[in-house]
Amino acid sequence: MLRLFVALDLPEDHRRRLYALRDPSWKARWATPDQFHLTLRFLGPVEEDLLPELTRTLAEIEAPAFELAPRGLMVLPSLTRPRVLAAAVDPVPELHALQAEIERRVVDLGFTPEDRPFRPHITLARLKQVPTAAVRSFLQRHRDFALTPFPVRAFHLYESHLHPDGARYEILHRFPLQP
Ligand code: 3AM
Repeated sequence: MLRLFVALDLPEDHRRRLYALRDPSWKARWATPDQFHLTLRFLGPVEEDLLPELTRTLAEIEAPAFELAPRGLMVLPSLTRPRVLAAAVDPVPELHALQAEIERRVVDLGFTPEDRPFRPHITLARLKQVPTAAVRSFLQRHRDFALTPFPVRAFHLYESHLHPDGARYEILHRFPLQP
């Protein structure tokens, strides 16, 4: 079984800037620069036999390239239950259209439909025991957080390798978007 997800990759400079937000004093697992991505669809454990059909299906998607601008920080699932600290992105219709198309295609292949609304985010940290007050003050301190837009020219199929000290994400396939 392969643990798979579909996501967008980020440029090096944006990774560095996101990593610079890190507060090492928190009881949290901060993502390292190589772990940053924006998940479009978590697929979960997939039989290796299914991989050719899955990649063929994703390769059929015709969607335009677009620009994405990280802006604002958010906490998931909620500020009263802070589990994940993440960067948000400016809403762009192309991002949501791409996510919807991927969702449609994978459901056609037999994956269970995602029942949660798509909340695009780049995970910065998984919080263990960080008091809400500390999270609030972090969000306040970084309330103007924004990065320059970057071009999204492809989406990717990732394999997630789980390790006790954090996941390693490996890009298995690159699917170009239309220029
Ligand atoms: O992009 P982020 O970090 O939000 O949380 C996992 C990570 O999301 C998510 O898939 C991404 C790559 O691991 N993930 C893990 N298990 C999941 C599940 N059961 C899940 N998303 C939805 N359902």
